[in-house]
Amino acid sequence: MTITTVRAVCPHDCPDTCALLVTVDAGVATAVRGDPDHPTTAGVLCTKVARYTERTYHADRLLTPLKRIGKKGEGKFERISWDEAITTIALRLGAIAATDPQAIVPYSYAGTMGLVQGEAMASRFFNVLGASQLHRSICASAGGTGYTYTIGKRIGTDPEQFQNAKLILIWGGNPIASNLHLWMRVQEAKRRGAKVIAIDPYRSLTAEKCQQHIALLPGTDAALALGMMQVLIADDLIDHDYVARHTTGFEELKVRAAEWPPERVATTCGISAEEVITLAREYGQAALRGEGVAIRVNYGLQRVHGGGMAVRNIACLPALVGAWRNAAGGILLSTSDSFAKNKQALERPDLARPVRTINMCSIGDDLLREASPEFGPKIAALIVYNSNPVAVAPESGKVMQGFAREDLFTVVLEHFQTDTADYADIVLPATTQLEHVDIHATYGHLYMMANNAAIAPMGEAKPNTEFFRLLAARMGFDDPCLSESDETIAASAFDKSNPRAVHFDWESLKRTGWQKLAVPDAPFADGGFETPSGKCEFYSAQMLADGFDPLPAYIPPYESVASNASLGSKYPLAMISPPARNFLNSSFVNVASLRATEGEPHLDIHPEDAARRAIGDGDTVRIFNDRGSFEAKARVTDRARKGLVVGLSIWWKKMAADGKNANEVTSQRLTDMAGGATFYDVLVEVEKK
Ligand SMILES: Nc1nc2c(c(=O)[nH]1)N[C@H]1C(S)=C(S)[C@@H](COP(=O)(O)OP(=O)(O)OC[C@H]3O[C@@H](n4cnc5c(=O)[nH]c(N)nc54)[C@H](O)[C@@H]3O)O[C@H]1N2
Ligand SMILES: Nc1nc2c(c(=O)[nH]1)N[C@H]1C(S)=C(S)[C@@H](COP(=O)(O)OP(=O)(O)OC[C@H]3O[C@@H](n4cnc5c(=O)[nH]c(N)nc54)[C@H](O)[C@@H]3O)O[C@H]1N2
Ligand code: SF4
Ligand SMILES: [Mo]
Repeated sequence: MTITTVRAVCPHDCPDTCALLVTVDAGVATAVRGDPDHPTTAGVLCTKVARYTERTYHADRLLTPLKRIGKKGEGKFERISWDEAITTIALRLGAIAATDPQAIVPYSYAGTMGLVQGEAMASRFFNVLGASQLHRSICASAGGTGYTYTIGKRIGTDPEQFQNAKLILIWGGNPIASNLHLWMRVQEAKRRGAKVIAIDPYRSLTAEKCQQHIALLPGTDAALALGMMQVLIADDLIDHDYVARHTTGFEELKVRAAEWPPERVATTCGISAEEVITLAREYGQAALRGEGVAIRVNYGLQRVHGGGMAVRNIACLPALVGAWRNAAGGILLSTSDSFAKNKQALERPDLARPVRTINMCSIGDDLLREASPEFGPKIAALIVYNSNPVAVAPESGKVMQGFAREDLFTVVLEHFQTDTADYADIVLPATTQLEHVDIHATYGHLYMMANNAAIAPMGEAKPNTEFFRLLAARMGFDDPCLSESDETIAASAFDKSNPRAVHFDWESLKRTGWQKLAVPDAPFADGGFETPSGKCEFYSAQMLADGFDPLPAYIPPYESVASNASLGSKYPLAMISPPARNFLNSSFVNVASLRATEGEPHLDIHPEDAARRAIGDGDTVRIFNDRGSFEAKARVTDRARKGLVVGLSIWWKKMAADGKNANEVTSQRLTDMAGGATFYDVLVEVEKK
């Protein structure tokens, strides 16, 4: 056999969605490179995926179906055939569905971002079955909603424009770790003389490379944005023409912003009034000079009570100063809505019945709930794919208790025996991106992406879609959409009637690997916001109708020393657990070379906070609150501001010395908007072990 190169796509939950070139030698993938011709990938991969063959050919890959023979969580399994697995699952789900199919719950997130191996066939199956719906809110729903109220759609500055900016705010993101290819553009902007400012409670890898770092308290970003508005308005650093033509509610906003003078903001955010004033002035002055003034707002800041409102406030800033006029200005949260996904064809929502929706962030509580008129039936079965909830869902003491229920039937489709797979009744081996076909939209650039299968499935692994096709057939579901091939699904993924995707054609996309959407360079240079008013909404009537303050506001964290004094006296330290550079959520933790680089679970703590607790660098510490505890090795460092501890995540529990991770202490409380997770809204105490 000859050596071939196959065009593929990185499937991971990362905004960069890189174009890959896979070298295949005699049926074996020998190397994975970044496509040098794809403009955003530019031939560069992160440390994780540069070693992709290590993950694909890992000795621990699940290669056959398994059934549990030990206790739940113990990890003892024996091999079974696919036929036995499908028969067992069909019988069990059939029996539950005969009483109430809503007792069956899918649990999935973005293990793969592929539109085919993600929700397409799975959603069709669960819709026909009548299972509960899952609200996939664990990551971005709050910020996405706040942004949408303001700007209309998750559309923003083209990342390929960032190198032309003169001022860049990296707000609640750590792109060196989690958005490498945007960072490459930011670096280029810096080389061309741009100033880059990080707004982050933690001196992340990125913050330390910026010219300025504003280390505010977690969960206070909404107040900082209000303070910026106050200064911009007081100093008249406003693009009055843009505001008049393309925004709503400027007069009301003036009154609201006046409530947030720099001193008040400084106290709320734990920074100086000078920092607020200078930030606002530099921002407004550069924009009014017509320079590219870009905000990269990421999801870090919306994992708190007021996360939706915080993103909403920040999303108002570019319109105030007219930053959208310059293609290198504006704001970028996500590019998701630039893609004309054909959800109807992919997921067939028309097949769904009116059923309840389970929020994936409260799976801990919900697994432990009895049947009731409000809740509906007790959860009797969980089908988990593309996710590792026992490691990633909040308040994992409860999650584990739920998964340990003897009367719960759990199926897990996975590449590896994760913390979650240990609780399964049946574990099924899934193919990886190198072994199946898929098509991708992204949330960090503007290219439609095709993934060709590079190698044959390993062992008896099957694509997620094939599992659902087999199960549907065994359960007697005969809707033709339940037997559609992956290729057919991919070919329907984008809506050609949308002007952005008129040129979409699966056959040619497969050959080229990537194709840019037809979008303008500067999306809102002349307005055109897809809000109810067609304008950027400083005042949002929709928010009022939905029960929110219609104007930018500050919603304090649930758990902070300032917002909850009694909790704060018991647990005085705020804890955040943002992504580690060498892991992708909990994926890659089991790749030895990457785990070796991260070392072991750490907790960064400020020298003063450490001294007060007699904690020395390298000590093992216990981090705890009323929900639980976990252990980590202390790093005494002023990277963490005073009053804050940072545990980079997400470790597999079974690979930590104490069998636990940061989610022992995180909370199931939800964000202001769209039921999002509040992973970074947590108070803890830390003690030397
Ligand atoms: N290497 C790597 N890359 C990843 C991931 C990963 O796990 N590892 N995860 C992927 C996923 S799922 C996502 S959603 C994306 C985006 O992931 P995000 O969750 O947006 O993560 P980061 O870009 O790491 O940025 C988070 C930053 O926000 C900061 N932060 C925490 N709380 C606050 C706050 O209240 N205010 C402000 N201003 N900052 C705060 C943290 O200190 C951290 O530096 O990254 C993706 N890329
Ligand atoms: N403490 C704390 N917790 C967090 C976060 C945090 O910052 N701090 N971040 C949160 C965020 S932003 C997110 S997005 C979630 C992420 O949570 P998840 O989406 O659960 O992400 P992963 O932990 O990467 O788990 C994905 C799993 O899917 C599997 N997988 C990959 N591809 C396939 C496939 O094709 N088929 C099948 N069947 N399986 C596949 C992988 O092997 C992996 O085990 O975690 C959240 N949890
Ligand atoms: S994880 Fe992100 S940066 Fe790494 S290869 Fe995948 S898309 Fe690119
Ligand atoms: Mo995420």
